[in-house]
Amino acid sequence: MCTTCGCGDSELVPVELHEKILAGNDRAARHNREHFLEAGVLALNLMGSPGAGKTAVLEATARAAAGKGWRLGAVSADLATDNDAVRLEKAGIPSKAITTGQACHLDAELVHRSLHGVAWQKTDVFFIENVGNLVCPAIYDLGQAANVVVLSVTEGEDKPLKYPTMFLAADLVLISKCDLIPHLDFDMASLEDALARVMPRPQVLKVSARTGEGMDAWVAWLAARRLEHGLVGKVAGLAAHVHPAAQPHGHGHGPGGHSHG
Ligand SMILES: Nc1nc2c(ncn2[C@@H]2O[C@H](COP(=O)(O)OP(=O)(O)OP(=O)(O)O)[C@@H](O)[C@H]2O)c(=O)[nH]1
Ligand SMILES: [Zn+2]
Ligand SMILES: [Zn+2]
Ligand SMILES: [Zn+2]
Ligand SMILES: [Zn+2]
Repeated sequence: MCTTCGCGDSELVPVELHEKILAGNDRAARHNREHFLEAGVLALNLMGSPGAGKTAVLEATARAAAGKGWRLGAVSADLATDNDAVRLEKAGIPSKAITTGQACHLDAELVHRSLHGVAWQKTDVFFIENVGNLVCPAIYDLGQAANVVVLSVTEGEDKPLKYPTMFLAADLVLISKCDLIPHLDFDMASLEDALARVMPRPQVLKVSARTGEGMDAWVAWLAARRLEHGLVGKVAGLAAHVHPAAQPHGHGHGPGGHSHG
């Protein structure tokens, strides 16, 4: 059970306290967003159920985007292990684990702290793999440019209707493990209908990390987001992040600001 957000249980965490936590998180998220934009980094918050295939999608992304010349990087959240970060490193994506302990979601401050241990400024696309959880990660802004939800074909077509908060926040849904469809009683039209009902602007891609299906379209989507956010042609790593002294800055670095590296 999550001790900070209580996963929406207002008896566990009173509503006023939760609102205060979210306001503090929004401040930290704005700060992260400045870091990413100044450094020319496209940051993505990758969410989904435990085992949906988030890490597998990233491993496949390293293969599919090889021709792009992008430098990829990631932080990967897990309650107890660094398994995903190890897998991503093996796949050629420099990565760091964020071990969240009891917390079932990432928050912006956790992400900020983790940036000190990874060369995120020298990346073009930076993935934040959230804790496997289809509920509360959606309500914590991390400073990302976009939210991507991985939903596998084995989870059931009704999941967007049962967990609307997650899909309301999604800029893109990757329907994963599509190679398994021939072996399942799975109704793609029904899932697409559920997504269309919940997502404000439904954007959906069908992928398989196993076969590579749909990965080119996913890489093209990433390229379009880099263009949209004005990141194409920006040389990542040049903009050292310095906090103006007048600006209140709450994460305890020395006077005059700090830079990450
Ligand atoms: N058939 C098939 N299996 C897949 C695919 N992607 C992932 N899997 C399997 O699904 C399981 C979970 O994949 P992960 O990539 O670890 O999922 P995850 O969402 O990162 O899991 P957590 O980080 O633990 O929440 C593994 O056994 C993978 O081999 C796919 O495209 N096709
Ligand atoms: Zn900072
Ligand atoms: Zn994972
Ligand atoms: Zn939580
Ligand atoms: Zn800092």
